[in-house]
Amino acid sequence: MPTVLRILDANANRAREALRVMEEAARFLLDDASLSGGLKRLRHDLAGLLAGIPALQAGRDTPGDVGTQLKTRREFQRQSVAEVALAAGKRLSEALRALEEYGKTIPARGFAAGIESLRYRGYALEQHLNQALATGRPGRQWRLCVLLSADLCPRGDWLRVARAVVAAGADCLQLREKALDGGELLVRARRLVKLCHPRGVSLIVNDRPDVALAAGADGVHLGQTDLPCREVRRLFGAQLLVGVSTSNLKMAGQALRDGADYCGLGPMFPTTTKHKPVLAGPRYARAFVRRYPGVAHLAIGGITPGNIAPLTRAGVRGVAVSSAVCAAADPGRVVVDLLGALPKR
Ligand code: TZP
Ligand code: MG
Repeated sequence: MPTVLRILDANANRAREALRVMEEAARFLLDDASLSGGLKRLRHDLAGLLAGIPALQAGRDTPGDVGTQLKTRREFQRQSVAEVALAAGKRLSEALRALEEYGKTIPARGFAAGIESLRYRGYALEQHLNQALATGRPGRQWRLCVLLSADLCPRGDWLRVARAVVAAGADCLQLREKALDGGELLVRARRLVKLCHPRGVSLIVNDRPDVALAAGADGVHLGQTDLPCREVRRLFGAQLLVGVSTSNLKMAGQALRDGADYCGLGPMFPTTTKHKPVLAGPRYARAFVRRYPGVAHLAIGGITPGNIAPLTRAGVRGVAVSSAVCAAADPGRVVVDLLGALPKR
């Protein structure tokens, strides 16, 4: 068997095995369906690329491999299950890099480029897995987050809207009040925690990690001009989930490197709730779920039950909605209609 095929064969096995080890952690340690699904899809896509090189297994010669006896002491020492998954992630990127580089020398068209794109997907999944294992907390993929702002609610009755959307099945609320002082915001956040938590619903506070932590909320949502995610992570560690608004893949990459748990993707459609100069649109949502399969996200901006279909077709698993719910005569009805259009958990 030509040398290069032996190298490709060994690294194909290495990558597949590493993905399996990572997948088991996502599935059994974290109970994270979307992360384990993302790893599984990567494993299948890798198998698809490898199937294009039929000679790969033909000349396998394990007994003749001088490397099987070379061991380091460290590879038999793992302090925790998280470390096992961590090592697998490293092995995955090494194996994919080796496949990509040596793959450039064989005639299989598009092989090296295909492996390169798998390598990028692998990095994102590895990062997500490591973070979830380090914090003991899987990234949350909510289906529907309602952004609650009193001035959008009929007669300003935010509590009535909050009760209705929780009863209707929204699995996350975001308290978004740009003009409230900290003290008042804290009172409101505490009231919402009391409503949400007994029902298994998360509460996120817009802009203010300090208020989120003081109120016992689940996390904070940050825009591009708010406190940087990296700083919030440094100050608050794993005590809060952190979401970041993104409008393109560059922003998303930065947010995830900075330790974001989920990305807002938007705006999807024109909206009067927040001025945004560019429309990211469903195309960005599709690009995000392709580049970062298994990473939690909420598409946002002008979403209604009437225009959600292109988002679910793009692979979106969760949306955030403000005016279409808060300003509705029957907010519970809108929540039910949105949930009906979204994929099940
Ligand atoms: N960020 C991007 S669009 C948006 C935010 C906060 C507004 C979402 O509100 P609506 O009313 O659902 O368009
Ligand atoms: Mg903000």
